[in-house]
Amino acid sequence: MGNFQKDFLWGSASASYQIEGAALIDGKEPSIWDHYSHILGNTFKDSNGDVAIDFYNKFEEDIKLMKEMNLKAYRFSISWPRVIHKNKQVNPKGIKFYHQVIDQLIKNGIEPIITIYHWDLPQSLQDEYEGWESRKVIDDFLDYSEVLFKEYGNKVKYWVSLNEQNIFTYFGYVEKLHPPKVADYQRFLNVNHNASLANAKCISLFHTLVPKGLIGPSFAYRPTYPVSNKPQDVIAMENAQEIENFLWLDVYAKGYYPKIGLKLLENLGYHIPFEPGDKDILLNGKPDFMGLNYYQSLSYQDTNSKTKDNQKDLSNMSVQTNNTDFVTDSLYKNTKNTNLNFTDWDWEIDPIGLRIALRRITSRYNLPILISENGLGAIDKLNDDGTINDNYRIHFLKEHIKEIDKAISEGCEVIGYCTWSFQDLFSWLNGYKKRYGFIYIDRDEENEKELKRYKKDSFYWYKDVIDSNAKNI
Ligand code: BGP
Repeated sequence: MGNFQKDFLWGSASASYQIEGAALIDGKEPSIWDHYSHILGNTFKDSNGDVAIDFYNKFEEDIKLMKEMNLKAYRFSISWPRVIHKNKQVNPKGIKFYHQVIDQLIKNGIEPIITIYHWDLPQSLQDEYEGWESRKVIDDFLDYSEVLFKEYGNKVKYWVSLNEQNIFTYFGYVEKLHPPKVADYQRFLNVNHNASLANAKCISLFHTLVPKGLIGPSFAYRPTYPVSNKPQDVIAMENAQEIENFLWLDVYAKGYYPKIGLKLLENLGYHIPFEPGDKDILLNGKPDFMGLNYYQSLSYQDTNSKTKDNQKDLSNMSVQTNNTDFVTDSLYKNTKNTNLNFTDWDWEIDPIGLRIALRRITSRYNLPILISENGLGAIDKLNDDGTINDNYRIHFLKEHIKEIDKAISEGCEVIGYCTWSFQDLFSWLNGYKKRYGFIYIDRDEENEKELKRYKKDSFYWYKDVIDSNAKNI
């Protein structure tokens, strides 16, 4: 250990809808998640973020805890409908709230990292023109971004443009797990292309308005493995890599779609709805770093292979997709990696996969990397004495940090590491049951209680990692 630079950003991350609460307070208008989570059956046990963990009212208390931990960076997102009204006017109370959060972080020596979009699109834009499905969203997103750059650009250096574009488009338009709950692959590609254009234009505007800042998208990267060394499985893995990863990573870093990925989609009868000028827009919006959200690797096998995955029944833990046939099934099939252990939610636990992700990004794009999310979702138990013994989380994070250290020694430039998450928070598909934080929040799907904060064992452990710059790990 010992390869972390002196000013390494030891951080944690969150998202507005998952922490803030105050859903319709001080002029905040509904987002698509406010709307969607109130339709019965859409979320786990019909949970929602109406109150969430009440960060809106408790941010000072939380930032105090961050300070106590000596956290170096806090990544949070801005709620678009909290700062821009339906009539396109700015909401001064929303703007003020984020100034307060930023000022408080800076005062406590914590670097704020702003995510511009973490999935809470204003419902008014969904109603007006179907949100991300219309090109009109690009200009609205730019106007919103411009407001943020002008308000906060002189205080905040690090920015994330879109959070996990691959997840919100795929879950929203293929898997029917996010709003607007559609299953249509061509519509997914259309929406995704609009998001790519919005992302590139936002980055280029940022470079004009915040010349000293740094910006990048956060990509949910699940590095692909072949399930065996059978050449057919390797081709399946490469197909998945083109369509599940390069379709975003290449567009971000190179400014164009991957040639093979595009051809594979075309062979299946799908296309990217290019219009004149789009290619230049993508070429002119290159990021300063790649944001990497890493939770797991995924393994792929040849589609003719007979083996069936025995998926765990997680219906009492999570909202499940009922889509089992995917248009890409003829190119690759996701399968379990029997060399790995799994989380309670059946996600592969693979610290070396993080190192592989870092190396692959470095070797293909040669960009600095901000690990913008990584963490373990688990069921934690609050003991009678107020302690939470989450050794499993400590072990998970420790093994991942060791692999980051190795990746740095192998040539990757990693500027920071944001765990998901600082506080327990609302999970889009798993309510309040799946916990990620260093701070336990006393609530579940039904009871909001007092939302008291308790420090888990991992809180003290991460403090030591930060204080020693991971030398003692
Ligand atoms: C990422 C999202 C986060 C967070 C995290 C954990 O995809 O950016 O917002 O939710 O995953 O996911 P989950 O809550 O489903 O376990």
